Amino acid sequence: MTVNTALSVCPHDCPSACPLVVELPEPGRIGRVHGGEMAYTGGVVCAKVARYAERVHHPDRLTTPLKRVGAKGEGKFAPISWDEALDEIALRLREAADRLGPQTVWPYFYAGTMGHVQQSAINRLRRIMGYSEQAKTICSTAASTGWMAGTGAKWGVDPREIPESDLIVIWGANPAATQVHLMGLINQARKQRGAKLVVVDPYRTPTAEKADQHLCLRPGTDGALACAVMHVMFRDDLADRAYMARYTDCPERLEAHLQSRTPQWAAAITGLSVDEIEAFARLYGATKRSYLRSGYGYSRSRNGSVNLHAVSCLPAVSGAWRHKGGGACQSMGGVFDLRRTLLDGLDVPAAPVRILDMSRIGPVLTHDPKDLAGGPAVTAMLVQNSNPATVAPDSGLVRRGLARDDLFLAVHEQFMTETARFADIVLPATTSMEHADLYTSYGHTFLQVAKPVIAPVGESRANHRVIAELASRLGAIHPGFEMDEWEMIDQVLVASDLPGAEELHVLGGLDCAKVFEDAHFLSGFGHEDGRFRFAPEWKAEGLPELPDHLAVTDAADEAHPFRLITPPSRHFLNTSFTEMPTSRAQAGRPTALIHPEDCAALGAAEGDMVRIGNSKADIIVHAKPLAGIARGVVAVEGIWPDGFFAGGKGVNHLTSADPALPGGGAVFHDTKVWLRACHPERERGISA
Ligand SMILES: Nc1nc2c(c(=O)[nH]1)N[C@H]1C(S)=C(S)[C@@H](COP(=O)(O)OP(=O)(O)OC[C@H]3O[C@@H](n4cnc5c(=O)[nH]c(N)nc54)[C@H](O)[C@@H]3O)O[C@H]1N2
Ligand SMILES: Nc1nc2c(c(=O)[nH]1)N[C@H]1C(S)=C(S)[C@@H](COP(=O)(O)OP(=O)(O)OC[C@H]3O[C@@H](n4cnc5c(=O)[nH]c(N)nc54)[C@H](O)[C@@H]3O)O[C@H]1N2
Ligand code: SF4
Ligand SMILES: [Mo]
Repeated sequence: MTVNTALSVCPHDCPSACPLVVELPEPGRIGRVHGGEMAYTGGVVCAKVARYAERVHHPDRLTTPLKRVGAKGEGKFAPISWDEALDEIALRLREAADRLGPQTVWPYFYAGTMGHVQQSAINRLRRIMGYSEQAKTICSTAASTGWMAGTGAKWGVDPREIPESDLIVIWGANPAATQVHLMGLINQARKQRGAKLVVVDPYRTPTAEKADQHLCLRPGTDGALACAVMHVMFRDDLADRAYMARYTDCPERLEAHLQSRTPQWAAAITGLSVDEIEAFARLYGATKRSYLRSGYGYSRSRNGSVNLHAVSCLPAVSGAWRHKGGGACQSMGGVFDLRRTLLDGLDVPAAPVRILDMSRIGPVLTHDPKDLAGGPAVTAMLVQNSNPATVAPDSGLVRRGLARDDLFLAVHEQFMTETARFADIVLPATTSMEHADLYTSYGHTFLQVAKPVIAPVGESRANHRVIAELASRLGAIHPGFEMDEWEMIDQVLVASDLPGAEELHVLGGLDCAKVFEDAHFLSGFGHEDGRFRFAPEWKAEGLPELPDHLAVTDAADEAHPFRLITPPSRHFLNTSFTEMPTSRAQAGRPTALIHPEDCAALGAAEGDMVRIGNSKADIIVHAKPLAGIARGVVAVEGIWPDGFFAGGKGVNHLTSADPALPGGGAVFHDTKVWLRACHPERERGISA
């Protein structure tokens, strides 16, 4: 028997934005999910989305609106009708705004879905009502600040050129877990051309395991490594001086500056050996077709933007940009030229409003005057597509804020997340299988649309509809609120001089790739003079004029001899999929990866519990010795919700809400901590 299928697109915050072929075994239910046709993804999807039925038809899906009946955060709710729920939210937002002005309301969202219509629904209401703005800093800000400082454009060389590269450098990313399709392209280059793979990462990830060279450096020291690599290129005549004269701002100043940034200097900072640095520098400098794939990992430090800019200078010194299969890529997001007017309600004249930093939700909700920027306290929030109680830094502070009795909180969610547990009203949300949307990507160049493939589960409603219904109750008028999703997609596409929604659907996607000269910046970089900037215009105090090591991280000290990094898990996507039994089983349990000698010094064997702490909190995880991690570094993978930790507190209780310099960004991999062996039974015995 053949099973019916329908086409869709993966909505998750993953660079691959895969086209999907969804089996429909019976009305209202999805079955197995397969990869659809597309040059970048090659018909492959990750294991977690292949089993998406487990998530969509999960018994814990929220199916009706709920009203809180217990204490804040206790998780006790009673079902109510949609009308009651929407009336209550509208009333409470209106009351808050009457009391303290509209900026007391903070609509908060992130990338639970990457679909433009559903994701930005909340912005249309925000703009019209004059609610507080949100700086979207939690993920890519530090990286894009660093990348833009040099290149001036938010794209790079199409990853589909990788099979024509002779050297692939994966810097601060773990694509084997976070971007499977990149690994396929790298394998092609290795098979077809004998290409080399180098990985720069503080621990031996599954990606690093496959590498010809793994540069296992200390977190937050990438700027030093990049400088030493460039030093060697200048010293050994591997720099492309003709290229630099034509395409860069100040190669002579750079060369003079790098004189003292020797491999010996960098070895002391990075913990790498001089030989390792020399070997990599010579390989990089001597390989014309080198493709540098820059990840986000090394941007999640206080000096992350400076480090990312330093690394982005490498292909400008070697001249790799000139060559097929050469150059670099951080994000492809800028190849899509969508006119966002309708999506964000930009045609409505906006009142000047303050901008609240989403990564600093803890300080914002606990009234840090700097964060409130002279405006009123936040006393009402509507949250869509995000789980800040668990994903935002400094969880303890975030939860203190969310628990405030004078804060009204409405959360629109697919599941009862730790954030939703704090809500006064919880609304059930559709998944991408149940609503339409328009998708770009930050890993490839295909624009896609998707229609719903099943009816909404339970009484769940899509973001766009919920926002339109709130708008009508709040008296907010905009043509966008009168449209359905498909009409909005169509109008956005037409306004962007692109094929309409139906046409794009039939096409199955549109390749928006740049031509070779533009993708490789041979027609000029994004700055006015067309030149790559070795000397960025940071417009901020205290930043180096040229690539350098900026010593502003939360450096280890005697009381906190370890540095904690908290990278993604292969089986989750941030906290999404932590509700899925199969993903949970595969991810195991919250685990600390620690160097075997550090483990031995702690007296902790594999599977023992260890306590990781700093001035904010301490958490309990199981230890796992890993030979391929830098000494003094501890890695805890995956954003497990707090409930999975023995002590009830997760990793973000340890991370800081300090911003990356100079443009902000969360610093998830920049935390000094202490480690202690932990014996809960013995501790319980003492306290009893
Ligand atoms: N399976 C899965 N896929 C995902 C996600 C997920 O949670 N799970 N998350 C998605 C999202 S939202 C994003 S933004 C991307 C992120 O995708 P990536 O860019 O791959 O992930 P990062 O968290 O930025 O961390 C990548 C690597 O950086 C390393 N790292 C940490 N600090 C440093 C440092 O100072 N220097 C260097 N060189 N490396 C360092 C970490 O050890 C880690 O291996 O992945 C997306 N894809
Ligand atoms: N320690 C540590 N913390 C991190 C990171 C890290 O590496 N380490 N990574 C950071 C990064 S890169 C990111 S991007 C953030 C991500 O943080 P978030 O964007 O908050 O990501 P998720 O945890 O996946 O939560 C998204 C929520 O949106 C819901 N959702 C999905 N689709 C819809 C929809 O259509 N409508 C509504 N209303 N809801 C929907 C999902 O059910 C899910 O609960 O986390 C950051 N936090
Ligand atoms: S999570 Fe990433 S790899 Fe998996 S299906 Fe979605 S876009 Fe593709
Ligand atoms: Mo992210």
